[in-house]
Amino acid sequence: MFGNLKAQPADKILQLIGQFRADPRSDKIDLGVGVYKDATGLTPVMRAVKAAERRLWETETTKTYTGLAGEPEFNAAIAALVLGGTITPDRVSSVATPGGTGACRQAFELIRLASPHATVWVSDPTWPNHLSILNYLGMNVRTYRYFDAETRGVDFAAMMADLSLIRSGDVVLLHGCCHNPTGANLTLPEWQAVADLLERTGAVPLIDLAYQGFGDGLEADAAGLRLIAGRLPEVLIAASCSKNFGIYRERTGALIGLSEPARREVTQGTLAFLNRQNFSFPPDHGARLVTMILNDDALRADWQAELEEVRQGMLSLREHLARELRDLSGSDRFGFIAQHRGMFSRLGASAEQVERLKAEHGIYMVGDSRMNIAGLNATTVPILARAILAVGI
Ligand code: PLP
Ligand code: TYF
Repeated sequence: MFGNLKAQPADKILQLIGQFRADPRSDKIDLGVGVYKDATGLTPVMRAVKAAERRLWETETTKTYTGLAGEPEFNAAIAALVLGGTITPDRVSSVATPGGTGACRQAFELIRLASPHATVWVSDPTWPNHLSILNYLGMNVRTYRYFDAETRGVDFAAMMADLSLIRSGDVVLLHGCCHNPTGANLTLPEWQAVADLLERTGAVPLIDLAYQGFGDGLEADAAGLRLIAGRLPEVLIAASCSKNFGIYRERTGALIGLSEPARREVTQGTLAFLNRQNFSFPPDHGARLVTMILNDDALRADWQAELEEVRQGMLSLREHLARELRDLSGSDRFGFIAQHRGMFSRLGASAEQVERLKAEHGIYMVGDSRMNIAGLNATTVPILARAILAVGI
């Protein structure tokens, strides 16, 4: 049997981690994988997470199984964080999942179960795992244009032109905020226009929210999602707690389904059923920490304060880099770096230029010229700026 297995293509983002580690240069700079790092290059455990873990260690009395959907308190807390109380509970189904990836996977499985022939529309480009999992599941996938290579913003006219082909029952995958890999995001009026289109066509949105709190703030980052949720009868949301709680390896996320109230019970039952088919019970440790933090005023305030420091830090790095590039190049063509939001910006460089950054300057970014802004600090920003110009970007 094992003789039938073929080598599988590696994940290019994860591959970069190994390449970076193997590079002996002491002044190398890692702008690869999407993990937050502070100015010293560390990915810290957040203060509120540490405090919740201590409290959990003292008070936890059993590690018996949770439910198939995870703990109801977690599902309620995460739905409130994402939806902000805008949606009545009789429309909301939710299950805990192993991270945001697990939520995406379960969402795709639900789509396949409900409408095996539906087409899932994804942005060009999108997070590579979206395509990888959709293809693995044998689903119909089409792309819509998204990134404007010239302005490095969203080509909204092209996006809407492509989405004019969507049909009732199709699914449109949207990044809730902090688009990965480009950093370019929809404005609120553009979300409005997407909602109009979805309403008119009867297509279903699947919103991947992996960076709430990393862009313009916890509420602003969910504004487009809430607008969609308030207008459309059916919505899928894949939420991740990996980044905004810094609990990457705990595998914490949720798949939320919004339906008409009459369909809620069956939707909730189906989400639980799909969990059972894949892994029975979702991981609980991270979900419990998130619940404790969100439901405790002091822990929540401290978490929000630290998340805000993280967000502001990334914004300052963006402004610093854009300023440095403006001063060095004497042009405004890098202004998009300060306009983008979240951890990532796509520079719009060629594969060859990305390769030169690595070979000649020890600067590692993903091959499509996606850089992780959080990999920078005040010392490395000017170094990166000079390298960008030196390779002719
Ligand atoms: N969706 C997007 C767009 C992401 O960038 C990520 C990665 O961080 C995820 C989903 C899922 O993350 P995780 O499975 O670590 O929660
Ligand atoms: O895009 C990123 O860098 C993050 C982390 O298979 C990630 O989303 C990267 C690759 C992967 C899972 C997570």
